[in-house]
Amino acid sequence: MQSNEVNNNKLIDDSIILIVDDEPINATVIEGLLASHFKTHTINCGEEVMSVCDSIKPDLILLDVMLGSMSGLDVCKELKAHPSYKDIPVIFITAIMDQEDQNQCWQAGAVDFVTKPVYGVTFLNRVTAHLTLKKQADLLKQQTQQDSLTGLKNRRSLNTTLTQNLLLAKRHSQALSVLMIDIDWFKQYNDQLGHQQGDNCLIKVATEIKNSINRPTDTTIRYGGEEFLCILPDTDIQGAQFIAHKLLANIKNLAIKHPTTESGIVSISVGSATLSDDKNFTPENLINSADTALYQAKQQGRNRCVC
Ligand code: GH3
Ligand code: MG
Ligand code: MG
Ligand code: MG
Repeated sequence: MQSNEVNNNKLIDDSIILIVDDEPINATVIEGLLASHFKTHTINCGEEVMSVCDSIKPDLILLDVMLGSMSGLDVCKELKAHPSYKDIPVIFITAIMDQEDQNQCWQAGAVDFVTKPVYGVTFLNRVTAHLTLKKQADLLKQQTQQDSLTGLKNRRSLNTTLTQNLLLAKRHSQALSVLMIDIDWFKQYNDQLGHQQGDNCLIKVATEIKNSINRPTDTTIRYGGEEFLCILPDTDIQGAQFIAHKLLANIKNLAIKHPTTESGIVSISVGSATLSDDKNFTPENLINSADTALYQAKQQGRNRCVC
């Protein structure tokens, strides 16, 4: 390995680094050190950091402390207080560095700091080390948040995903709907055909739900045994009804034989809830509303949606 090479590490190959510095010359030096190894994106003011994080989803932020109207320390504190951005590691790059300054960097939530002038090899290796940790943490998180039977996200991811979507919906004054979906008479299906067949049915239904939900911003979660939850950003009541009916039709079209239902095939019931201005929705009461609607769909005879 040459002195300026980083480890050959596939995990961090596609990493994106956000550089925030108000001095063009500093930003150019840092870009120069990183550009042949990683994708970089540079901005010169703290106020833009959140919206840029939304659009480029950086794996690491290199943050200048003295940043004009909004200090790097305040930017870092804001990032660390936000559920969508709190896990992005922040490294401060700063000229001033007495002990008190260092304390402030740690207290703001930084994973590291680098003093100017930046020494290239150490800088590159530090960035590589923090990116590797970040990517390993992402991988672990992804694995612990995936349901092993259906490949969908599992319930562990629900709170974060729903909280993030609620915050975004409120910030952009957009609608947000959730659908709670439950397979009808699934206990009888299992009891008659066995658990293995039950598992196969769950995989087919889960795959169909996932494939029926088109937008990349939509999320499908295995909520429980034979229950699924779809989170649909920018979707109002009419949109939720449309998707619910589409799901009912698509599951019907699978025509999975059910030994004890009237129709002879597997069906689902769906309850939905939509964010509205007149109620202070939390993740919990949005789910509770969808659950109540699902209960009504079951009471009304199953194989239907209540929106
Ligand atoms: P309803 O129409 O009211 O929803 O009736 P149901 O029989 O679907 O509801 P119930 O809650 O009584 O039964 C759910 C069944 O789902 C219980 C269990 O046999 C089955 N189940 C839950 N998780 C799994 C799983 O991972 N694999 C299999 N094969 N079956 C599961
Ligand atoms: Mg500066
Ligand atoms: Mg159930
Ligand atoms: Mg059921």
